[in-house]
Amino acid sequence: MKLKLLMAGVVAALTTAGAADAATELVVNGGFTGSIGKGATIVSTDSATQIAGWTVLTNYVDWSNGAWQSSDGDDYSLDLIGGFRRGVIAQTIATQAGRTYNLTFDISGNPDMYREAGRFITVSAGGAEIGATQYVLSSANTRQNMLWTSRSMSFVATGAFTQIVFAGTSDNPANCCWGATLDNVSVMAAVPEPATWAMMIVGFGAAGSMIRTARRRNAFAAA
Ligand SMILES: [Ca+2]
Ligand SMILES: [Ca+2]
Repeated sequence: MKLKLLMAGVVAALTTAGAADAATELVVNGGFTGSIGKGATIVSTDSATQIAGWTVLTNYVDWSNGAWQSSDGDDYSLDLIGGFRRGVIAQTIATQAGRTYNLTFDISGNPDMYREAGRFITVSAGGAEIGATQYVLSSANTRQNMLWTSRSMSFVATGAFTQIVFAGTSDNPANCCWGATLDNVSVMAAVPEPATWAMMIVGFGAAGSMIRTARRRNAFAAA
């Protein structure tokens, strides 16, 4: 009986710890907040300090403070085709090798040229592509009504740190100039599946049963 209570306690503690850990946001400044002029868009180059937490790896991104509607309400977001070039932006986060992570973000498109409908974001984690997604604009997309939608992807970390990378493209052959917009980036460790916990509980049960059997054998031996 004591053993059962102990095991139940262990499982409860592990479940709580797993859930709390999984609820930790791993991305710094996933909303691209900063301190640029209200209503302005600036072209961000490769300065690691310009957009806190992020590094523009290749070319440029357009960084907006209220030039169009953000998805998370802070007014800030990115157009991944900055200036006239496809932009690539990255952040390195702390991870545990072998653990699964859920990555989510919101996507829309710079509405100034909605007829170029296809806007794309390719996402990589730890050097491997984990997904490519398209946003299709229509005449309903405006700066005031961006019609943001959410995307989710997942990856299994291979080391203590994982670089997540967002690369923007469009269907404009010149790769100019109105890209997919990005906001509200989040990465959290996945909560272990119920099946995993069930396996662990079965494992604990088996261990407990083995201990009880061993105790009985010892008791017989002692007698
Ligand atoms: Ca934002
Ligand atoms: Ca742009």
